[in-house]
Amino acid sequence: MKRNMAFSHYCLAGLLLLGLSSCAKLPSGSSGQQSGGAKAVALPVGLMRLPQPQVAPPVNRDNPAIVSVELETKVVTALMADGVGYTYWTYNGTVPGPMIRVRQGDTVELTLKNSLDSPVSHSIDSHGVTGPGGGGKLTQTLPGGTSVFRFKALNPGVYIYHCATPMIPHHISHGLYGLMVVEPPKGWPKVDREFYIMQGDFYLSGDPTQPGMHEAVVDKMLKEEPDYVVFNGSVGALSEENALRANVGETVRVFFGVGGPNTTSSVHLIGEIFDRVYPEGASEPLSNVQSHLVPAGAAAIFEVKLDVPGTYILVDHSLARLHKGAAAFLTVEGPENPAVFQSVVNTSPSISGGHSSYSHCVGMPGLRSGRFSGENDEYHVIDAVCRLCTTGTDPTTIWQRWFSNSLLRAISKVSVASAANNAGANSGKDQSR
Ligand SMILES: [Cu+2]
Repeated sequence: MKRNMAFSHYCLAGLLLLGLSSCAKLPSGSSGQQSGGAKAVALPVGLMRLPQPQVAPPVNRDNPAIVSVELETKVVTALMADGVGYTYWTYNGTVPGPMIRVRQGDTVELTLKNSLDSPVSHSIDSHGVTGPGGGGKLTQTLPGGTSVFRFKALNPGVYIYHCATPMIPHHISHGLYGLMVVEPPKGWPKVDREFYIMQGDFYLSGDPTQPGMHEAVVDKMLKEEPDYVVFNGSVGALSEENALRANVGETVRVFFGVGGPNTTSSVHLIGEIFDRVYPEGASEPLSNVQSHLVPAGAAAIFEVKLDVPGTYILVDHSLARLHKGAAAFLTVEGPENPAVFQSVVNTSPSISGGHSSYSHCVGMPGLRSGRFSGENDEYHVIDAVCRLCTTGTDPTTIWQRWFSNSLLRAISKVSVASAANNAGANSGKDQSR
């Protein structure tokens, strides 16, 4: 009862914000306030990750125009991580939703359809809209309904759009966000490649590492304790065959937004320095930036010329989130550039194997205590990572495998178990297995 009252309170706040007369109920499929207890439902056969949204091409237009944009909110079931399914609410079936790209001065006619299959109402509030609610009030749309509104894109920049139906952060935490890019009249300087990345935080019912289907939950979201913090909708969405790709000598531009609902992002590209960052998509760029803070509900433009081949990792430098999935991989191909970067000497002896050899590599409690048993325990999981490490595999490759295989989930799970064991050891409990 207390929880229901809490929900009503937040719902009321949303209603007041939007001036609405009714409040959408949580869907029967959503676990609402509950985060634990129930066992996860088995995954549908053949469940995949969400498809990736495309970068919209530059506008290349000399004059303002009327631009039609059509979005449809729909439920999509897909993988958050290997073996971990999630019920997403999406714009057009991707997280983030489609990139809307227009020119300053354009008039945008935005049509929002809400699929008949949707369990609740949805809407859209674009931060690039001038007018009350950013469209959030005008577009409250029931399942099976359609709403249309027009706005003039007055300010150039890069803006978040998101669902603004109460309970708003609960809707956002299903994946209902995207970017609207409003180009200045002459556009931005030409670059060789553009990428579209958005960070989001997700809160799963039950044990988030447990195989099976999971729903979005409210209680963890209100505590701001995400299970997953990811780029483009899932762990490993931008790794291995879906990694970003470029060539040495090219300049790339990243449109980067944070859908949230809660986390901010300290955006950093490991091994590179951003030549230019347009903070919040502002008209005046910063130069030579190592990490740049992007708030929740905001976006920025990052540009970098790539001088050295190899694999680079884009991270949120609040690095615990790396272990929750926040990494995108950029593979750069081309000739080596020793004038800029080269190894001179590394005296590390080669490591042939053996449990003790790895203890320096990952100082986890179980490794130090030497308690190993079973093929899914901590040692065997860490061993799988360290074996790659000690055979000279490029660490970024290891990370990609970590994300694209089940290792991330497995390590999360054993880390939790290990911490629990450690707590037990400290309290004098029997630690024998
Ligand atoms: Cu919604």
